[in-house]
Amino acid sequence: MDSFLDQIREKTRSSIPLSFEDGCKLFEHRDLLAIGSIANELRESLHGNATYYNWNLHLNSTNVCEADCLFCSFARLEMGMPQAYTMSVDQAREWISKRYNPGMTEVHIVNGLNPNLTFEYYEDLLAMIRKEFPALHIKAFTAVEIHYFSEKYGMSYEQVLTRLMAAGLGSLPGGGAEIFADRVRKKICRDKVDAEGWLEVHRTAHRLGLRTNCTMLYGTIETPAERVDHLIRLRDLQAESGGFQVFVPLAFHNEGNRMERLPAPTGVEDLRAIAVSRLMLHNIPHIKAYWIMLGIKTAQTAQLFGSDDFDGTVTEEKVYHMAGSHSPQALSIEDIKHVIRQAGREPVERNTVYQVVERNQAAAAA
Ligand code: V47
Repeated sequence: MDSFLDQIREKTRSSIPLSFEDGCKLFEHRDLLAIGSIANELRESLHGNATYYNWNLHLNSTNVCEADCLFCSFARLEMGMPQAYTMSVDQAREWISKRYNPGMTEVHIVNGLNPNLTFEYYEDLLAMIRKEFPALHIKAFTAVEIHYFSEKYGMSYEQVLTRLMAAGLGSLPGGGAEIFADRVRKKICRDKVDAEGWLEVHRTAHRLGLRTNCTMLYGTIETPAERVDHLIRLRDLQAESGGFQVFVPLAFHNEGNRMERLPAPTGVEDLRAIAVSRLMLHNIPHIKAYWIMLGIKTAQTAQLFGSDDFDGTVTEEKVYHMAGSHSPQALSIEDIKHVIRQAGREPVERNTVYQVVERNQAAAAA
């Protein structure tokens, strides 16, 4: 191994944060296997042989969205456009009922920025889920949505979050971060909250006691330096507030959107993104290989390159399938366990906040 990688291993073993220059070099370094082995060592020191997964379902109750992100294949600008939809709270209840299994522990909700809805719609949606499906932890609304609610309904981030928490909100998903650099945001998601706003929503959520997730969309027009800048900004907020539980690198999918001409990231880039994030984000406990986005095979291999989380059953994903994902729309618990075991890891079911879920065999098979 070369002396640069020796230093990275030493710093990693001593919990010394890697520098901006270290991160840039890691994104360019040709020895992916060596980088993966250092990331794997850190992953094993944090989580042993466990790979976490959960039993969840996704709800996207509207895809009508005022924002105009170039990479998005899911959103429709206005009601009435082909494929635009908005579920009423009753329709959302029915939608969940049809897919619900009493063993599930989480519903993940991400929507478009829909100008036609009232704030009460979101409160009613959460309250309905809490009443009808009390076993589900509600992980809902990205920082982009929270910022939108704050501007549209004239409330501070704290007021928005406090009202949603009163209605049943349990944590925030990590979407909408994309790449923090202004240069990139102005080009690919110009009318979305800026980096400071995204981070401030999470800072506020952490202060209010919510756990949150964080993401990075890679593979569009960003440079390696802009990726490293993104990771370091997340790491800095984590050092201050400590509320991030998992980082999810999201690989750009290029079908059905206005960035179709860009090639999607390849398997090697995906594994490098997992390994470098594990190394740069020493203070964020988990790194998720989201199988819907990476495909099952790469998400499995990622368990040997720094990831310790596979996400969950998901049960009907839309954002990535409208952007060309060829992975299934759901995986059974048995399939997830099999894939994890084949990677030589021990599948461990978790809930949204990473507590281990114990089940007897009969319940797990139900
Ligand atoms: O915010 C949208 C991204 C995110 C594309 O918190 C795209 O555990 C690639 O955030 N190519 C939504 N990425 C998904 C998300 C998520 C998923 C799973 C788990 C968690 C978690 C969060 O997907 C968006 C955007 O960053 N996205 N379109 C695309 N074409």
